[in-house]
Amino acid sequence: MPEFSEFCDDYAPSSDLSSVVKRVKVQSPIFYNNLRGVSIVHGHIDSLSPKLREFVESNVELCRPSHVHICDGSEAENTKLTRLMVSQGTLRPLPKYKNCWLALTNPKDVARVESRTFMCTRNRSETVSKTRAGAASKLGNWMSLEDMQLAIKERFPGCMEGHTMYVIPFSMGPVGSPLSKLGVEITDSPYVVASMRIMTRMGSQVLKALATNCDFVKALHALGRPLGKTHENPSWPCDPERTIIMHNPEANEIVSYGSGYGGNSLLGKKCFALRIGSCIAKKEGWLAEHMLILGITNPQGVKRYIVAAFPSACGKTNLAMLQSSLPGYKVECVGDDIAWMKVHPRTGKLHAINPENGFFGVAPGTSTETNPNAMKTVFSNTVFTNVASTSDGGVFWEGMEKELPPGVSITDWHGKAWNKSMGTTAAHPNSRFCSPANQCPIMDPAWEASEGVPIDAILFGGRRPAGVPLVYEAFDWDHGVFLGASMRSEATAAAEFKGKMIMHDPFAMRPFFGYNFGHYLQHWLSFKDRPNIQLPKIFHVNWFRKNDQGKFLWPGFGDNIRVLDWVLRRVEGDSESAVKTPIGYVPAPGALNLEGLQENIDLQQLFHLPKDFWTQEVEEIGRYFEEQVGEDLPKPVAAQLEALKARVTSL
Ligand code: SAT
Ligand code: MN
Repeated sequence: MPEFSEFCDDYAPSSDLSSVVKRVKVQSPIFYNNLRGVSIVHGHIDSLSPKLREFVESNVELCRPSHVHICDGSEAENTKLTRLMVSQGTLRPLPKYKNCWLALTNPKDVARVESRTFMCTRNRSETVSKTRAGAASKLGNWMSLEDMQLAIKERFPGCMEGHTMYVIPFSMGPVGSPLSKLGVEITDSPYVVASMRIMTRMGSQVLKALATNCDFVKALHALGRPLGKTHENPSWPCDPERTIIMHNPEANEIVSYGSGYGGNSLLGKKCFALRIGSCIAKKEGWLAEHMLILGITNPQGVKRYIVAAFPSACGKTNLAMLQSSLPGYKVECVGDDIAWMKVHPRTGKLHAINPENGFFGVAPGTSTETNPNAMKTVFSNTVFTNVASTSDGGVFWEGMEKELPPGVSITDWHGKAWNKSMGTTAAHPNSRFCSPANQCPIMDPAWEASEGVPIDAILFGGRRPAGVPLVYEAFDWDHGVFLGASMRSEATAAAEFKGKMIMHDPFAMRPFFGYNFGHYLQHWLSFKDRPNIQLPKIFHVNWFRKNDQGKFLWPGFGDNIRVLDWVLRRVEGDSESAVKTPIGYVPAPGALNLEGLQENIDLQQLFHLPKDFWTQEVEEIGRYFEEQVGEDLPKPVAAQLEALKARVTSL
């Protein structure tokens, strides 16, 4: 046995799950290969550090699986699991492509379930702000630690009986980077294993790293197969009525039950990298954000990196893989969903890493026209979920009409024959591709750089059909933080919401805050006071403004480079290119490069600031802050609102 105590001086038996289960005592060498008669079918229990071993043992005791499989992330393991899933009906082969698979979920398990997602802390005030009496918090659901234990007790005992428990060691960020963090997810879903292998660095290298680093986030996931209940859909077990996703930031622990879908079950993504991540970041003085990261090289050869926060399903992946319509510009992708940013001790700049290793992108709307680089990424080594399939062994979704070979027939995401006249969509609006990042032809050479990439600009944005101009720039850091705080966007299919209501989504983090939003704002503001800091400039963008006829005023996609070009010129200090308005700086007449655009752009409408709209917007933001943040709203943010209110009177 290796001597782990040499490395792991913080090792102590955890108080979390072991309070609901009796700790298993290691007694004899035979036990190392056998947990209470549960056979280890893959991997070696005695290769685990004591803390990890205890995590596995206590969950074996709780969930009572028949087998334990410690994942090594190898090709052979993946092939075996894929075969298993095909035999169980969870995956179907897509012979048109190389190593691509289709999963069709239970129709009740198709998106993140925000109403059943909780942060669990001692005091409610750690999680949610002091909301106005009676107002429900829309910025996070709180649960006590006692209720969390109760919820576990009600769901987990014996929940893996007859099934295999997989132990997934994973790293968020390149293994060994000072910005990365380790995690271990326990799950009974081979689909989760296959997806985590794409979305994170997973397997033996991480197990090795875990042997010398005791610090890991513990994630427990079970599909939920209520005992004695027969499943309507055995190829996609889940327990939608009792689904729950809980986070305990004090213990760095995530527990998820009842859903096999994306953000509910791939626990490295939203649960770890954003919710638990933002808590760790606050403690350690950095930022964990719902942001894409991209690099842009201009025609003069100057390269800069930017990050952008848009809510789920608002085009982060498209922007991250942008193919420039302006000659001479090159965009390269670092990440499409999450950025971890730390102040670099030498440069004083925020340096960002993408903690993920793959893309879990929305399929519908992705096409050669909207995102050619995604189309070059997703047709090998990909797990598709809830897209439609074609009679030639391929996939189809809304937006792929032009790529469909003649004569092929379509089967929709329910597995039923489909044609357009039926009035339904072939693919679920939140259907996804899960693809390795390194297949993207424009991955940035520094995308796995251990020290991250230096950030020069932060973009906030959302879907705003009315009132909000294409782009504007914050006056300073505090104003920029206010822009993030007051973000709003039309609802998308990424969660359970229906309809097209405009929702507040501060920093695009509304479903992902790990702690009190007032404290989060304070944390953002505090970066201004760091010694030698070189803060990025902050902008707000809106590709989605429409005219009175409901037509988009801006072509978007590849033409968004024109906005990035202006942003970069502002970063370089080009003062001629902007004019001041009551809401921020906008491009001066002629400053936005529209050369070569096919259509006529109505710049007048695109940048118009209607007084009644902005008066209402200010009122609505004020109402929201009062209701949702209350006393926790930092004074500088309240002052920004007052200043905006005064400025819009002059519109
Ligand atoms: O379902 S996920 O949370 O993984 C994707 C998203 O909402 O952005
Ligand atoms: Mn996202």
